Amino acid sequence: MRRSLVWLVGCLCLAASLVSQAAEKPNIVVIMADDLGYGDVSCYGATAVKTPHIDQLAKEGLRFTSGYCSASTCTPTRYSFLTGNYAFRKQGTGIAPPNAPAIIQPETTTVAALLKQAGYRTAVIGKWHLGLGGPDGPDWNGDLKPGPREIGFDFCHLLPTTNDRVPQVYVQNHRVLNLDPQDPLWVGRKKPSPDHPTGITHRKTLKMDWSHGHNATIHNGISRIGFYTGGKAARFRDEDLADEWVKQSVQWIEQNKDEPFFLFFSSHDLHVPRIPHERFQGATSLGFRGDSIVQLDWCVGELLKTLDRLNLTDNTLVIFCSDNGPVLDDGYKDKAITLNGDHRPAGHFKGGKYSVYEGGTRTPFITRWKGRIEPGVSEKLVCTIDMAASLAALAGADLPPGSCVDSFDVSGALLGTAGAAGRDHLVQQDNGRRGNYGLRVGDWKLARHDAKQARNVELRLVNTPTSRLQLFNLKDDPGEQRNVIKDHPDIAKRLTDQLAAIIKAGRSRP
Ligand code: NG6
Ligand code: CA
Repeated sequence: MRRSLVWLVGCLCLAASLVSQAAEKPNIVVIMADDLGYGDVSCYGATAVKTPHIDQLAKEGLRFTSGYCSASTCTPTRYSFLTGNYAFRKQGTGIAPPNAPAIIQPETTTVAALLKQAGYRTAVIGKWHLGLGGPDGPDWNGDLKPGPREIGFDFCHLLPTTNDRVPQVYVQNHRVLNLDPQDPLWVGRKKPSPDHPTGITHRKTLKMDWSHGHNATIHNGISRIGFYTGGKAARFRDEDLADEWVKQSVQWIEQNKDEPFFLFFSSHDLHVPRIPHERFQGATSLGFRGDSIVQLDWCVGELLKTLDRLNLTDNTLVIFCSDNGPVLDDGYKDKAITLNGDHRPAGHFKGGKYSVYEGGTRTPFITRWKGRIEPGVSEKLVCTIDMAASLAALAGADLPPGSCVDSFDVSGALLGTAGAAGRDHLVQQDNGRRGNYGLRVGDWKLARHDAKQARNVELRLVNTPTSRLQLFNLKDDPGEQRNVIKDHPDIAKRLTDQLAAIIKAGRSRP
């Protein structure tokens, strides 16, 4: 009995040491931009805006030409990034309203939970937009649970929704930061009193006018989606968001530099309302949309500088990505359309935010790990939904059965390992559970418009009637201009069946 115990312990120790040898456990920093398109940064071809720090990442790392997010709106991409599951599989994963309850339930396997189990310190700093609190929604004056801390993050410092939605307060761990109990925060869908000033009644006083929606409660001269009152001491200025994310991140990295750490730096740039800090206003000829890209680039630079200063650069994997493609007018008159000139936010791709054409989900995607990743350009197909399986593999963590069912281990492709494969297919979606789909398989792309509409084709909110099924060859026609479905009925059938099978099977990873 004793001997077999000794033998068992010996085996376990050996197994543990093999796992830790296989696991490289770099620090991991995922920088997710908001509404940043394929063509919005200079290393992907932009000339009207210069992004030296993002370009530096690309120069020192791998720049992907087929790097994707899984959806063309924010909430579903973020849901999929964290859980490794396609958002169309779950009800309630469309763009979250201000009082949305937590969309990811406690105990769900997430990329953060996997890394935490593997010994990482974990944090999310920046935009959340995945709901907070139980079924009744957030208790703004009490404990905001469940939230990130119940799904694997040790620390969070958040913008709870998105900044065109109320309220404009920071949530740190379970509480609204700096909330004065004498001045409770109320958030709701209906006007709280007849004299409550809104973007409609007080339109002339606004410092940035709205173009559609976004005409409820006013804060900092900008009217928003949703109503709120109180919490005055807790409210921030839109201009200070980027500085706050950087300050909190630098502090958190300093505190956790001696352990392996995972930081999800969730920028709000360049989502509307685009109100960059005064020092970036006027930095480009593109108006605040371009200036917000410069601000995002500054954030990237500050993070890279911090890694250098703390001697962490050589053992930190940095991944830069976006949550969906670009949009010009997303509800405010910020001159994004009139000042756009020749700039092509989605590069040579069609569509953008809200669309299942390539511009909706194919975005800048860069990995850098100095000394480990050979700099270059990669054509491998990778997606934000693969982070759970891929980062778990790097950290030596196993995926529990039934978890992360659409996440593929593409860690080899992310690190540029010779011969390592990317994905062989990817499903793209627009928003919510019953939306439109794209399926890319090799060079072929099927667009399936269940809504019979293509959204945001011209980088504006237009719904264009379209045929339900379209087939494109991305090699000959990356701009998805020629629907070749009639010429290739066999390929169209194969992709149509494959998409239906992936949806029906409830999982896509074998
Ligand atoms: C839309 C909003 C848009 C933006 C988007 C979410 C209107 C008319 N449009 O409903 O402004 O907030 O939701 O963007 O209200 S996302 O990047 O967070 O998904
Ligand atoms: Ca977004």
